Amino acid sequence: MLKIVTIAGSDASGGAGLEADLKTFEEYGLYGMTAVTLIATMDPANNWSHVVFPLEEKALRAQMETIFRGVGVAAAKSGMLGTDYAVELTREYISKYKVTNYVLDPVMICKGNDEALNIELDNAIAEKLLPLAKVVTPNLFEAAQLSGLKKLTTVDQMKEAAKIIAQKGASHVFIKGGAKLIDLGGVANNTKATDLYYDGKNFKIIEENLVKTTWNHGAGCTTAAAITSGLARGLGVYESIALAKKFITRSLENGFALNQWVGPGNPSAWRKNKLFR
Ligand code: PXL
Repeated sequence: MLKIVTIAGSDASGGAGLEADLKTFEEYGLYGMTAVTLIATMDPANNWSHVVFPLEEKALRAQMETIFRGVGVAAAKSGMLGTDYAVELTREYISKYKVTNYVLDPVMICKGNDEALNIELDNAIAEKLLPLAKVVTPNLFEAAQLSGLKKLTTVDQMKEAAKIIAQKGASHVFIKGGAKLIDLGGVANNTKATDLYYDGKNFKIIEENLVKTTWNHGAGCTTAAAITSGLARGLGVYESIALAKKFITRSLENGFALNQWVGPGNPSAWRKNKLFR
């Protein structure tokens, strides 16, 4: 059995965070483990806005020992880290245990929660974790933060950001443009969800049909978890990303509402493909 770990927050709503990761790992037939960095809840009395409860450093280190020293993994991903010590512990264990299949999802803000922005933490993620990452999976906002460029709105700007992010140490960069790129029509007119892959030399556009849905909670986590799963399975980086893009598209096609504010995709929709079963 191939083992895989997510170092991430727990999303009590089940749509994002380590819950999305574990569901995805399961679809790839992998044995998932978790190092919980924080618990994220959503406040029903306040438009489902996020509240975050970090776990203490000792608790996170104990989980890392259980996983890396006690078992070992074929691949690892990190998601919402939330504290400086979670960034540092991730760096420590990924490097000490020489995890080469490490996917960094540089989660910087939750949907609609700009106030959660923490520049120092974002800088620590860039400095300490980018050099260890086989793949980094920023959205447009995160790619701008990691590259130091201003708001990214076109494919050319994504390319520029990808180059800078690769120079900062990530081996492969996958920027999720989705429907937002204005040179391709913008949210109003795009019919494709368009992402960019950069391997340090060449660019590739990765596209699937755009799924017009608001039930997309956890899409970023699921995508990064699927890429990590592909790597654990022994696929190449590009193959892992291209497959993950199909996986998330299928998931989003089968999304559903949790309440009036938010709904997740459905990673289990993928099992109809019977690819790993
Ligand atoms: O989607 C980013 C994300 C990551 N991790 C956790 C989250 C969220 C967004 O809700 O709750 C734990």
